[in-house]
Amino acid sequence: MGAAVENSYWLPFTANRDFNKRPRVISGAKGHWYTTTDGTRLYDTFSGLWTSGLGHCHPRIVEAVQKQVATLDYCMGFQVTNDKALELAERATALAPEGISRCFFTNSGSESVDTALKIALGYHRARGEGNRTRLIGREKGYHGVNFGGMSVGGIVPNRKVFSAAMIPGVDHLRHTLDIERNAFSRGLPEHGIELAEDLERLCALHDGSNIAAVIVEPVAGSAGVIPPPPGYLERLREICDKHGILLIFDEVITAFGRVGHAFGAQRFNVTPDIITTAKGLTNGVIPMGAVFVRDEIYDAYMNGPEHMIEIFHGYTYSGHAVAAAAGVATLKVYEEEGTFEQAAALEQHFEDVLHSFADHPHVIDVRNFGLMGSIEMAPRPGAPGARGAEAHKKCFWDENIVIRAGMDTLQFSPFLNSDPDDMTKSFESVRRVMDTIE
Ligand code: PXG
Repeated sequence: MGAAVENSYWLPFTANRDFNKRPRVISGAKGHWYTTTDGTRLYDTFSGLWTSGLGHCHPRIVEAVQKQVATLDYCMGFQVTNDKALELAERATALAPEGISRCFFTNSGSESVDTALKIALGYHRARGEGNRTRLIGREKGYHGVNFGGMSVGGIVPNRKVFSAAMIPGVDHLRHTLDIERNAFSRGLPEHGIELAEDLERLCALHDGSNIAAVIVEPVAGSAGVIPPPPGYLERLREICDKHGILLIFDEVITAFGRVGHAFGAQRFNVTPDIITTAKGLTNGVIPMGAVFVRDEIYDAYMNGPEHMIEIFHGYTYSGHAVAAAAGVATLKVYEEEGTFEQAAALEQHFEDVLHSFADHPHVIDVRNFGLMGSIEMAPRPGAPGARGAEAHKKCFWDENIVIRAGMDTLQFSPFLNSDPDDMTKSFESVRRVMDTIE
């Protein structure tokens, strides 16, 4: 029997000992607000964790989940499937860029990324180019925490301890964050398109014919919101085409309205070969992810004997009926409420309130794109991350708002259907907190 401890739950990505001194525990939510166990209401500035753009406990999604769980909870997803998974695949691919009409279901962003990398390797092999095994990620990229995604990812603390266990044959493009030249850019930063040429450099080094895929977030999220320089994604697309490399957009954050369109690919008018998603697919209500692939990729797998499995990959919960029902309801609400248009209409106000922090003494950069935003503070000398951690706690306890802090960068992911006044008020709270931070 385990010994009694103050908290048996080992929290992910959390300073557990610090957390346990004064646990921040949420027990309810409705719309744009959380409720804590002691009954305090908190405004959520982060839409869950980039997940819940429609707000929490949306009645249409709640109803769909309740109905589904009482109708068909689960059926095996191999060799049979359920009606909701089929419906969701149809609805989701209908939103995707031209030429993408298949999707593979997973349970999270991390699984979507590892699935995408495997699909890319198998695609080349199926076409007789099994030599294409090298994968290219980017510094500061976040592609989840499984071995593939961690290896192509570029968040140093997430990699450090597992350094010896990285999958082989991975290289990284340099990141595009350049505060010196681009600080306080509104939207896309002016400088840095030349960084796309890193891909040519890696093609020259390894020979492009050995590279399977390049994976990037169209706008880097976890690293603190890093929008691409104009023309950068287009240039990656060109170089990939030139060398026969698959381009993967990791849209776990940017898909489903976060940048005012169904997919970031559409906002940037650059069509990748594979798109990974999760989060907004179900509004965060039930864990689920989806990997969208160009038709040629799916078709390349459909050779071989027809009775044989084409890809030896899948999860017990791929296409889970209740998750799929949540997804179907979510996509319906996006359409019926005009959510992506609502998000686009909020961008300017969001940008204005965010950039009003440019004059704050600790602030060294403000970045935004779509409804993704960050305020970067200079680290306190000798204590990197301390200002961010303090801001997070003070926002929670003193101002009743939930924000996200990645080291000293405060991140914001407002609801796609935010009330602009609430948005303004939440940033007034952030300012009051920042004024108290040394
Ligand atoms: N890719 C991207 C681009 C993500 O943002 C994942 C993959 C992994 O998804 P799962 O569902 O396996 O967590 C993510 C997840 C942050 C933060 O602070 C963002 C994520 C996770 C944790 C923290 O911005 N995104």
